[in-house]
Amino acid sequence: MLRRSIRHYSTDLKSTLKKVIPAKQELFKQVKSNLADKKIGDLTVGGTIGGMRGYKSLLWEASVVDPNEGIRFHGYTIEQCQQFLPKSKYETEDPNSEFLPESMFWFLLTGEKPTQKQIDEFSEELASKAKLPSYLERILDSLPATLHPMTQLSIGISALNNDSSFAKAYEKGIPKSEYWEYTFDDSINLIAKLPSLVGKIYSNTYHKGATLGELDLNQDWSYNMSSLLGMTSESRNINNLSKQESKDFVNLVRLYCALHGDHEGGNVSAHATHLVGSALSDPYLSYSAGVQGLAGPLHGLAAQEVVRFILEMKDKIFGEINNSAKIEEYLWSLLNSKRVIPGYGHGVLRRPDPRFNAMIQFGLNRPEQFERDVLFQLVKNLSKVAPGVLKEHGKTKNPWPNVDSSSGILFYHYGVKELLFFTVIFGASRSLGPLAQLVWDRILGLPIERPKSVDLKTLAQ
Ligand code: HAX
Repeated sequence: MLRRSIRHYSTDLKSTLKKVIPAKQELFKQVKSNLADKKIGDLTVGGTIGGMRGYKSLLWEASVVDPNEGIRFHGYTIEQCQQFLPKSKYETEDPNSEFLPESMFWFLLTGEKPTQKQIDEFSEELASKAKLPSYLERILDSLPATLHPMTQLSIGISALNNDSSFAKAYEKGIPKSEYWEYTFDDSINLIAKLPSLVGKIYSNTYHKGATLGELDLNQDWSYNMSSLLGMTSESRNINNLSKQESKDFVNLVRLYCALHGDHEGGNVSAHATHLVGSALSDPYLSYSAGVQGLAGPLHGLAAQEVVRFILEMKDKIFGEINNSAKIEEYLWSLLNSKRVIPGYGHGVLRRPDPRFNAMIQFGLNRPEQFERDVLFQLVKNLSKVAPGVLKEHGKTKNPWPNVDSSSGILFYHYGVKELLFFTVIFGASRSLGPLAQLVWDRILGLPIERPKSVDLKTLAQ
């Protein structure tokens, strides 16, 4: 239930975006007409059959992953973003409060640092658009509670295309120059509804559809997601968290979602969104494709696999979490049975993922909660042992922990113990980057993606 009636918003996200469009359009035109024949990288047979590793073949504006340094958002590191991106209006002075995912979205989309006022209003706009339409609630209620929560998420997102302003405008006939405006509106509407969608799926799957919390139009996106999961003091507080713990949970959601929002364009969820969007599918259909990719165990599902693996390891080493030899022995038993070590390795990174470090730091900043958390300590100890084992194993190009190695265990700490659910929160977060890029795809009028395929005979010639 909404606590206040809905107001019409016109925050200046769109006008901030409009200001930066002409320069970018001009640059795009210049690159297209002057540099089309410039060679970038060497296309090789190995790359073509090996998942196109390293091919610089995608345009992606907001973030770049450096193999050694990790992610930078418009050139800024995670630590820098933590310094300048706005927090909740209620916690601006709290050093343990994290910046908001909506601040990250603003920054990803425009490349401009938003002010506190802009973000306060943007949070309000998102909350005002958060309620799910009744047809979607009925669709979700009709799904079996046994359906994987990621399947429910992708069904929910694609069903929202019923309300797509882009699809409706396209059907009526609009000039190409206007595509981005409708794409923008749909993207904001989709992001706004994700907390409710996530809450509804959690409630239907694990709490028989009970209302776990309510939307608060004065709160930010992550606070509302936490409330709808029943995790804030003002909601049903299903895990009986103290006031401090429930505040920390909200900040975990903020940090997690902001940091998982974008990881350049080539990862499966981002690329799938971009690919489907290139056919002018609306943002709901495009991002539901991204979510389906995120549901793969080599990508976002790793979050659930890691927690399962940590729990299993704790049992197998008889709780001796500080015994490196026991951890090592367990890791070898996995590798020898041809299993991967979940949460380790990466397609691009060749150093520990800075997002892993930021999530671990979240726990280290709260020693009163995490010093005695055996699973958190095991994740930390594992990160000292596993790289050596993977180096000796000699297969993976990157023996270091990736982002999924630490995040699930933090949610588990606050009582979100439904392993299949972890990737759904990732799914809410990952909307930020791919949808920001989809808007830019339409601004720049990028064509349908259509790489050329070759057969093996041609490759072998
Ligand atoms: N444990 C054991 N073996 C591993 C490994 C790991 N963690 N990571 C890679 N390898 C193996 C690969 O299976 C591959 O073996 P084969 O040659 O026998 O096929 C070999 O090392 C080379 O792989 P790579 O080039 O280093 O890695 P890829 O780019 O092919 O794959 C993956 C990257 C992330 C998929 C991979 O490291 C992996 O499977 N990791 C475990 C699952 C995981 O943590 N996924 C989450 C990744 C982060 C993410 O996208 N989150 O959304």
